[in-house]
Amino acid sequence: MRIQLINPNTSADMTHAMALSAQSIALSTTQIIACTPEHGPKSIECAFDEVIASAALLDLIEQGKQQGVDAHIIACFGDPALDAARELADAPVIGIAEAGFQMASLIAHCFGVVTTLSRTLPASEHLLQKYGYQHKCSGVRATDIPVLALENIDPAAYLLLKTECLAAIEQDGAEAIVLGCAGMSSLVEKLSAELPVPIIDGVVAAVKLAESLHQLGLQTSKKGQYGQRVSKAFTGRYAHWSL
Ligand code: 5HY
Repeated sequence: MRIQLINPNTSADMTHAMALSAQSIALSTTQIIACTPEHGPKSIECAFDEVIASAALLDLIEQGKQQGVDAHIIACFGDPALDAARELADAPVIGIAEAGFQMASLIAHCFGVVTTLSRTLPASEHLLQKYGYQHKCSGVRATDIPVLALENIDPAAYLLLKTECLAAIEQDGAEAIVLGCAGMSSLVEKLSAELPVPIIDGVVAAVKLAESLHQLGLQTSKKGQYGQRVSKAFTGRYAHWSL
């Protein structure tokens, strides 16, 4: 099986780190094809970043489709352009936030989310609402650690992350924690060893969901919302999307 793992921000170091996590958990018969867009923000931390990153992300989905990959993963916790990507792709497209919520809800009565900047809290809350997981979520907490500071995280920032996870458990009643950033993927082992509840990284959750869907022979439904996009002309720099 070939899984296209897309980091929608342009930080190649972050792509490399998440690719290592993904490959370490994948079946030996699964190949992870990690990609980073050429154009766009170095990290995605607000709605503006997300919209700008989405165009390049859709180009990568199309590229993966042309290569015949068996699944696409959007490895950014805002699940940017997920619905659009599903319109484009035939293979399953999995967002790491939705994957994390799904896995957590299977093993815990309620889960907490611990993410990066406070300003992304409403975005995470909207996703929980959109996917129907609000009733399973004990709360979303921010650490105010910038996404790129997660690479080579310093001890103070790690302690902050662990402290917010503990607060989610002890104060909010979280029975599992979903990590709210793809950049936290490399920290899941250490956090799991140090905290008393399951810690879920959306990147590896998405890999395992992709493998399951592939083994079951399940593709994106092309009837209704994720059907072929509406055909029309696109102009200017988006002319390649004309259908
Ligand atoms: C992510 N941003 O997973 C999100 C997380 C966040 O560049 N990769 C990013 O902090 O919102």
